[in-house]
Amino acid sequence: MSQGPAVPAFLAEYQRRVERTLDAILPPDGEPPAEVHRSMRYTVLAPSKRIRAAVALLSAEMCGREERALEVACATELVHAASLILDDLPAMDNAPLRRGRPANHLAFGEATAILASFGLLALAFERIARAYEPPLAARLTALYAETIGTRGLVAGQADDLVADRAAIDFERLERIHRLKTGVLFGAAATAGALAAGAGPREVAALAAYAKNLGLAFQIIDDLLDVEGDPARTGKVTRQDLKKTTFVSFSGTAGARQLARELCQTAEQALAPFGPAADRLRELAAFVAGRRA
Ligand code: GRG
Repeated sequence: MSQGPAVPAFLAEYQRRVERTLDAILPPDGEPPAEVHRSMRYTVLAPSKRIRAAVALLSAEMCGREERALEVACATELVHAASLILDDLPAMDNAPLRRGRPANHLAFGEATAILASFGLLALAFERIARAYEPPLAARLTALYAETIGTRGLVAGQADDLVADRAAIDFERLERIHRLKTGVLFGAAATAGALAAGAGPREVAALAAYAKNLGLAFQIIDDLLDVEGDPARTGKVTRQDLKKTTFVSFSGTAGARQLARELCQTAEQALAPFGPAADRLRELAAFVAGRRA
């Protein structure tokens, strides 16, 4: 099987910077409640592509002020990690493996995993509120609250849980995954751009790029569940065989084609930026071809 495109050099550099910062902002292992802090660090600092952080940083870089997005990039990764812990719980997807390690609840127990997830969300909001000046801080706080809540991640997950047991159509499947994955990508781009002082048109273009990229990313995730290598994805594959997925609708070739088309749609939103958006284009190409 093809290895897929190499990780772009800028992404590897962003991964290192984001991981250093996450390590610094997470409470230390030994600080009480030590078990909860260990559990938070366990999932956040496990190997990750840090794609959402990269979307935030690249969106700010478009406006020449990438360093302004470091805090929202990290907050996005904290929210993402919190959602992964919840998603893997027995009451949700009941997944045993995440990021190449036993799921958080298997390593720390369900009660600690739930507390760690809430701890991560609280830390994300605290960092955003402290890092940015008013009124930007309030705007970013509202953006993340909306992204996580019943018009975002929670809505997508709630519908996904019901959809597990029901026959669903393509529109509903797309809506679920726009909510479960697309909105957090969109928030990362919006927040990165706002932090860097972008105007409404730039923000809208970057958000459109990221939402489509996020849906493409999810479709490839479905594909990797069927044909991925657990040693590379860090997850147990074929978990979704009983679920309705993009692959069950379109087949593997069709799902990859759909992801490519969404990446093209994402790239179209970048047209006004010209060559300045080349790294965002490179990221889209990486997502469309990824194998892990
Ligand atoms: C209250 C935060 C919160 C969430 C409640 C549980 C839930 C609602 C939503 C779950 C959302 C979810 C886990 C979507 C899956 C998204 C996805 C494709 C995850 C894999 O992302 P990668 O491949 O992972 O970027 P890495 O490990 O590379 O970061």
